[in-house]
Amino acid sequence: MRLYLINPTNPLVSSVTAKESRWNRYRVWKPLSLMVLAGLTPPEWEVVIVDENLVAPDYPAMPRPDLVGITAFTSQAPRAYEVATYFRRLGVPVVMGGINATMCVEEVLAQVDSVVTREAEGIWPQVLADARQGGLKRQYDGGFAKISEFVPARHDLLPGGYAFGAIQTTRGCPLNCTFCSVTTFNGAQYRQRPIPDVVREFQSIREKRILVVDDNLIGTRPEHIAHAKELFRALAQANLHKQWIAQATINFADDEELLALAAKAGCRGVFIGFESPSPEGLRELGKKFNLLKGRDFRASVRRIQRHKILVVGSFIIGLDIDEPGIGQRIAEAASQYGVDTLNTLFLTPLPGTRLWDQMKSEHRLAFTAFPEDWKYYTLTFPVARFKHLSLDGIIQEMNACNRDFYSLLRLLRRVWSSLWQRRKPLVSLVGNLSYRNNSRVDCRTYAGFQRERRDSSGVNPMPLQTHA
Ligand code: B12
Ligand code: SF4
Repeated sequence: MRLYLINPTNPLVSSVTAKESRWNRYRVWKPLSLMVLAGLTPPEWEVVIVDENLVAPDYPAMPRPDLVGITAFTSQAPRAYEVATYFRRLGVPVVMGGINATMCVEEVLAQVDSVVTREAEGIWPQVLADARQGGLKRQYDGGFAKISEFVPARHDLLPGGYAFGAIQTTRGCPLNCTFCSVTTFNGAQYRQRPIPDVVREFQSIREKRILVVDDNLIGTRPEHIAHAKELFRALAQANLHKQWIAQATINFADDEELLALAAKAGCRGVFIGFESPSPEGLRELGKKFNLLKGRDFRASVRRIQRHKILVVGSFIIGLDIDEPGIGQRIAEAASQYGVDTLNTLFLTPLPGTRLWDQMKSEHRLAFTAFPEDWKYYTLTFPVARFKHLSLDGIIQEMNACNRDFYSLLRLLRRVWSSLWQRRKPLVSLVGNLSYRNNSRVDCRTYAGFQRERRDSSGVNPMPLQTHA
């Protein structure tokens, strides 16, 4: 029995257009969901993982599979449906799972033979057994996996060519920020995998650099942090010579022992969602953790950096409180906090989030020709109606933000301060140049996007603006 597990591409995502920037090698990430599914698949199935982000596959030249499994973020949905249609025409049954299948069940059911919602651990062997007998059901629900059901991912199945390996050590988040899908998708309960399993899986990854995909590596409670410290101790003791990057809340900075252990275990970078430069913005997004009284972001960032861990700061543009000038304000805040690189995204209502419900009920979804328009839901296109910013206005803000933060002067200052603090000036330089280059690519992409919208909607793109 031959099973293809496919990660569809989104041609609008810059990582696919590798020609645009040679640094994009560092932006093509392994599809861990499919590697985990492969780990859950019994040995009688021959599994092939196809990552369309790495190489464009020639499906007609490939042997006919008995079953196709497709994963997709919502932004990948249009391509996922194309791939599904291709294989269904050949008479091959197609199953789709992952975040988009979970959040848009009805839409996905119209495109494939079978949909698996939520996590696959508890249900995938059953789906495969049904497929073998030609009795696939239309819908399965995996629920939230128990810790005992977690399996190591098949790291052996993907070819080389990725700069980073990938691993997951925890799932779930109780914080339920308005724009984020994680609490609905993976549950509010924070689940941490057993430490020996994680260490063994780290050992099985061939890449020297690894992305830890957890949404918040350290959790929210003292017992989560104690577990994270144990994990870091075990990783350091195993002496793996791996370097890894992860996502965490700013609370990561609050515990010197945690930081020292993380660095010893190989942590070299952390992605932190600051989201908004103002407390009103944080309240609007429900990002309560960043609101702790007396939090000094600059000091927090500096504490992390002292352990030679780079900080990528993420912000969101387009909140209801954001007015013209917000782009510059974000660039200034990020510079003031001292982050090494800045990643600014458009506020995007993704299905299944609180923000989606709110914007939908207020008729503020601006791109609704679904499924085609899902391709714009990458957080790098303005797809909603913003309170104080028009479509042109918000794009100008984004460009101003990137121009300011990645100006040559600021960039050199950051690299110099990294050198002065004996951190990683070369990594800082490469990271900054990569972001600078991509923001230029984005500028051109926005210009094309604006032109396209103007052409398709008549004369001007202003209808997106909701207030005078
Ligand atoms: C790592 C990650 C990335 C990596 C992607 C690596 C990759 N190629 O997969 C990178 C950094 C590239 C990335 C990019 C983006 N991401 Co992202 N990402 C994540 C993150 C943090 C973890 C995903 C992961 O690897 N999980 C581990 C695996 C094991 O779990 P899983 O994917 O859920 O798979 C399980 C089940 O879903 C199920 N399953 C999955 N697929 C399938 C398929 C079948 C057939 C079956 C049966 C089951 C099944 O089985 C698995 C085991 O239980 C999630 C957050 C999250 N908690 O999901 C966000 C998340 C998926 N990303 C999100 C977003 C918005 C994006 C971007 C659009 C925007 C951005 N800039 O972040 C881009 C997408 C670009 C594009 N290609 O269009 C949103 C998606 C929301 C949505 N409705 O689509 C999420 C949920 C984060 C959030 N805060 O809301 N992301
Ligand atoms: S943004 Fe981060 S903290 Fe907020 S709900 Fe999502 S994963 Fe949790």
